[in-house]
Amino acid sequence: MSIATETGSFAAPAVRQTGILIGDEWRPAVSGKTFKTINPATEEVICEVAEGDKEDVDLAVHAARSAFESGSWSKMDARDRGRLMMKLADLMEENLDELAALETLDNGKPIGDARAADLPLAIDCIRYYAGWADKIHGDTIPVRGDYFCYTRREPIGVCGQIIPWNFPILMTAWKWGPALSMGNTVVMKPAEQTPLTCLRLGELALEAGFPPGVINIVPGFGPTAGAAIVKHGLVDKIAFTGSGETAQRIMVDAATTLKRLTFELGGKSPNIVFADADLDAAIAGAEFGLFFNQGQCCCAGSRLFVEDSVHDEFVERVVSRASQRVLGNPFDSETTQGPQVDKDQFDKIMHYIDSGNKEGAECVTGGQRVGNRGFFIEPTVFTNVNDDMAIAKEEIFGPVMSILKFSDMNEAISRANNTTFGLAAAVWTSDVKKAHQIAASVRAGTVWVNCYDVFDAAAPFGGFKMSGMGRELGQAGLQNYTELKTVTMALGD
Ligand code: TXE
Repeated sequence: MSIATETGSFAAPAVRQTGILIGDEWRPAVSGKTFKTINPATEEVICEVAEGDKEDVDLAVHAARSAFESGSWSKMDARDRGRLMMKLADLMEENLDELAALETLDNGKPIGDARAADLPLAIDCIRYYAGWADKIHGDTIPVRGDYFCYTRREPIGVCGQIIPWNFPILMTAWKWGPALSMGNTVVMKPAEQTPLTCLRLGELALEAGFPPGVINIVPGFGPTAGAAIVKHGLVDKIAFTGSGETAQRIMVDAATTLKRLTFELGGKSPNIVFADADLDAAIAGAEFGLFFNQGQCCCAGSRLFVEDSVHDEFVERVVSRASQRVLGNPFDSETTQGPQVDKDQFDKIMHYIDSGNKEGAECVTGGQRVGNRGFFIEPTVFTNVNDDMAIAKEEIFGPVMSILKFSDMNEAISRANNTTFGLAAAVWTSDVKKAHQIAASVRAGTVWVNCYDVFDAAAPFGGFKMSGMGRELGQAGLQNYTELKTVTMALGD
């Protein structure tokens, strides 16, 4: 692994917005409190951000509720709603350099990734859902008797949206896209580690001309601002991406008001490599599928099953690729791996590396912190991993690859499914039958064949089992943002 030392080829942008967005006004917190957001590459404070709490959430929810009730958004011509969303996407594109740099500053991801992945995917998502605004409609239904029966798809109302820190701008787009397209209003809480790009998107939405109260943003912490959104009686739905433990807390907190819930949670995704695969592609895909975004991906291919006859060659080559990753200043365009997002995540990952060593797995590369400033961890590969070790069962959410050996397809399928998660899976093979058998047998919301981490706004994404509830993206993602109403009209006497 090399360390990029030159100063970045891209500059960190000025932070323009640190307030709470309620209606069309940026405000400080009612309490006057602020919290620090930290640059994970330097551990320096970037700025102070308004710390929203229950009172701020209440104001934001009332703004969203009255915008919803006024019909300024929900009853706007659907095509005009779509046009405003298109305008937001255009503004994101015009400000791509600034938004990508802000994401890198706050999250630590390499600027090359922010520019090539996060921003284009986020813009595409808003455009995709803008296109749906006037294309969702009900059915006419041939019921018995002299009646005319039809259905309408109506917005749910006020949607509370709580997102994590691993893809801040992309998660904002995944949440806003379908909600806004269907005429809902939103109260969003970005993650406390990475509020900056979401706040800047709020500014761009106002510039685009969104009516006041359609988008409200309350930065703050989970147990305070987040929980207040979940418990609020005037919020109709919660969309959450984050940890399973927090999702369980949200289910309990939302029970008294029976809110609609969608969850996109963690994973321990199996990535299965057969001996007949194109090994060059499989090795590149395994590296990308695990190390992309510093391993902080819900769908990371963190259980890498390799068929025994190619295991040793695979390990040698994947280790060589892992050790060539360039760690360092995320503003340097050569950097391929930045720091972990914060000290908590850093400590959690180091704990798992320690546990892998203690449980008898072999650490064949990496395993250490890099430098003493910033939360950098070496790309790490463990072999001799067995299914019962913590590193093979629990979500590490860091640059730690666990390689497991298998010898036949049925064994691979049953071990791949031996988990409480079910977010994603991949298979690498040149045998079409094997590919389809794996795709049909693995209990996961997404299966990639001979590729990894291929995302498109049109393709649904979400988890089986404890990896989530409901789907995001695609037409399927719209279902969670509408209520279905049946209208039956008597035609005879
Ligand atoms: O998650 P939390 P954390 C996994 C990953 C990671 C672990 C912990 O394994 O190491 O979760 O990360 C808000 N009511 N994923 O602690 O706590 C919180 O403020 C309402 C996988 O960051 O779930 C933030 O905005 N909201 C995941 C968001 O929930 C609450 C991405 C996520 O934080 C809340 C991130 C509460 N009581 C972590 N408590 C993925 N699926 O990609 C917290 N929050």
